[in-house]
Amino acid sequence: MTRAVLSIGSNLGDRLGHLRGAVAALGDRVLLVSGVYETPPWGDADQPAYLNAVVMVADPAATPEDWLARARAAEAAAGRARDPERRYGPRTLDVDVIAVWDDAGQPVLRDDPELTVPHPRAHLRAFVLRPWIDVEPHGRLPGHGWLTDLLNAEPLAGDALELSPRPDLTLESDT
Ligand code: A4P
Ligand code: MG
Repeated sequence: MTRAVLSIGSNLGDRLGHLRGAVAALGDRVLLVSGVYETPPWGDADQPAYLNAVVMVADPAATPEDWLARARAAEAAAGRARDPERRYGPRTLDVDVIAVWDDAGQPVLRDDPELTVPHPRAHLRAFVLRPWIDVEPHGRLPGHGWLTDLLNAEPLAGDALELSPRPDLTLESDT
């Protein structure tokens, strides 16, 4: 399994620092990093705004489970604490595996509660699809179609207007 799109988000503490830490931990597996977007909270409105971005990663040896394990490790390094009462609540760092492609470039489809790919809510989230377009303008979300079509249709088109690009923030930790 060679390629994956990961979504990273933070709305607690040093938000930019948490995102930078996640990118740094992925090391030379990182192919491309999107811009940073300030986004209103989705799913649970009573929490601070998020910073969101998307990372395109590749590793000739990685299985889909390896990407999930790396996501979990990055969350743990950011001191992520889970509140079982608040599934969509605030967090120092959330790293979700959005989609994975195999050696032949075919999307991996998996419907397992431990790891569902493509991510079952990605098509509902402008804060995932808009940064993804930064790194893959002609990308497709497997099972749902072109990223641009998804973002141009309601309700995501309205949501996309509420994302604020933050060109003043970059995720390269050495800048
Ligand atoms: N899991 C299954 N499939 C996947 C996958 N593709 N990627 C399992 C990651 N994890 C996956 O995840 C819960 C379980 O999902 C894990 O056991 C994992 O094996 P979690 O990270 O423990 O819990 P969570 O993050 O609270 O749940 P989830 O479903 O990832 O939350 P969401 O849906 O990501 O919501 N608003 C804005 N603007 N920006 C955000 O980034 N994020 C959330 C979190 C809510 N609102 C947001 C944002
Ligand atoms: Mg998550």
